[in-house]
Amino acid sequence: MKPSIVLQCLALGLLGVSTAHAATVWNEDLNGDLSGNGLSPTAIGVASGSNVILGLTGDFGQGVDRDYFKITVPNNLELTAINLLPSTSVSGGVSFIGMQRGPQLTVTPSGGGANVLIASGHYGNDLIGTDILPQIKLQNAGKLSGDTFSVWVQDTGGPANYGFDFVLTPVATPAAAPSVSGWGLLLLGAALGSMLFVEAARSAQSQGRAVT
Ligand SMILES: [Ca+2]
Repeated sequence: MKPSIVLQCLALGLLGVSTAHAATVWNEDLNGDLSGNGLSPTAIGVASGSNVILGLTGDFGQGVDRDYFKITVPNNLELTAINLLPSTSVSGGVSFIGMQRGPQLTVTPSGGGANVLIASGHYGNDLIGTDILPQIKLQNAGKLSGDTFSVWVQDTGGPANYGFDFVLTPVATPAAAPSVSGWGLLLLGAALGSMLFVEAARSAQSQGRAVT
């Protein structure tokens, strides 16, 4: 392959990569601690593709640091995966993640009112590298699209780092019906008119035969 063609291929490849969204949308080290109040979660902007959220929960000796954040998924996108990233480090056993539809997480820290959760479950280091959404998603979840979703992360043990990749993918839309132009409609009308005329003539002819 000529060098110029190789360069063109590389350029196209780079273009392809640049159009895919892969971003760290919140890093507590850089952006600050996420809200500790479920009624006022931190709003995090997300987009189609990969949305990485890095944080630290647990008890550092001053009480449990719970983290609450919310993401808004537009109608044309759907939350299809929550990948547990290698930056996760659960110190003892498991950490907890829950999700509620809407701009608030109203469940009490002890679990009061948990029936409103649409996802709920625990994860440990053994799940790093996997999509945990299928196992935490509850039956009442519905389609994770066109709404705001509030997320609650906590570990009641020692400090626990977590890294999640919230993956948003385009919603499949039904194929649009083929459009018919004005000329197309005229031709269709003319064809239908011809068919009706021929049918009427045939009918009249057969009736004439029947009479005679
Ligand atoms: Ca935190």
